[in-house]
Amino acid sequence: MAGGDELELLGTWASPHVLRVRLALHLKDLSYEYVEEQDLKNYKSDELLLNSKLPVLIHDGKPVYGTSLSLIQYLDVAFAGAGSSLLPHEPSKRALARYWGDFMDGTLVKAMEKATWSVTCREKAEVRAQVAAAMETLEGALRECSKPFFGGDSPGYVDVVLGGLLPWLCVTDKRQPSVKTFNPITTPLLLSWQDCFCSLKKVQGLMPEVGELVDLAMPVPTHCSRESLQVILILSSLLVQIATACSR
Ligand SMILES: N[C@@H](CCC(=O)N[C@@H](CS)C(=O)NCC(=O)O)C(=O)O
Repeated sequence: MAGGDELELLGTWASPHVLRVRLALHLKDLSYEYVEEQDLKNYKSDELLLNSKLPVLIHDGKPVYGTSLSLIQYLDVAFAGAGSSLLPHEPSKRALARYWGDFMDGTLVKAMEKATWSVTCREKAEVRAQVAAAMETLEGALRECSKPFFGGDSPGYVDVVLGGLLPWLCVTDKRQPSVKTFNPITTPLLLSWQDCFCSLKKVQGLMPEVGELVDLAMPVPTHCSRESLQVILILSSLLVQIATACSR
């Protein structure tokens, strides 16, 4: 830890936004105190929370306001001497890394959220296409890097952001088997990226169990029960009878 700085992170175990900041702290070798906050209501009116969201980073007793992405950028600048830099030094590469971070929150996360709640075949097909398109776009970005990580030979900012989403991407695959986010045919580089990232010592132990996240997520009805089908059949036949009687 640089020059006596104290870092505290308020988070919650299942949050991808919290996980990405933890990944950044670990990859930069920064020591910090992690405080698990299950109940955000305690903090709603507190000055610590800018927008009632976790994570909250506290540096030397003062909250650092911003989204999880800006907190990672803050850590990289405030602790420039610690560990390796997450964002590239070259300004255009730095801007591009930020672009991919925003892309993940704006496009991939939105498609994942829709995947969680989609019920009809049509909705499922739509989100499947959206998740696949977002992953293929990221595959293209990784191909441009020609390295195992978006950050090059070691993980950087984009890796941390995607790494934070990794457990929830696995949940999306599990709950919607028609969605395959890491696809050996369309995203082979991302598939090996996943292996490389998860085998990093600094990452191991931080990732939440996918099974626990699946349990946490609300069950999505994937098929009609026998009883509800019977009710639908009875109602349909009644409607047919009424329509026939009316037309006489
Ligand atoms: N854009 C924010 C999103 C953070 C966020 O949505 N945090 C969730 C946990 S994953 C949260 O605190 N939700 C509580 C609430 O909305 O009351 C960020 O990147 O930090």
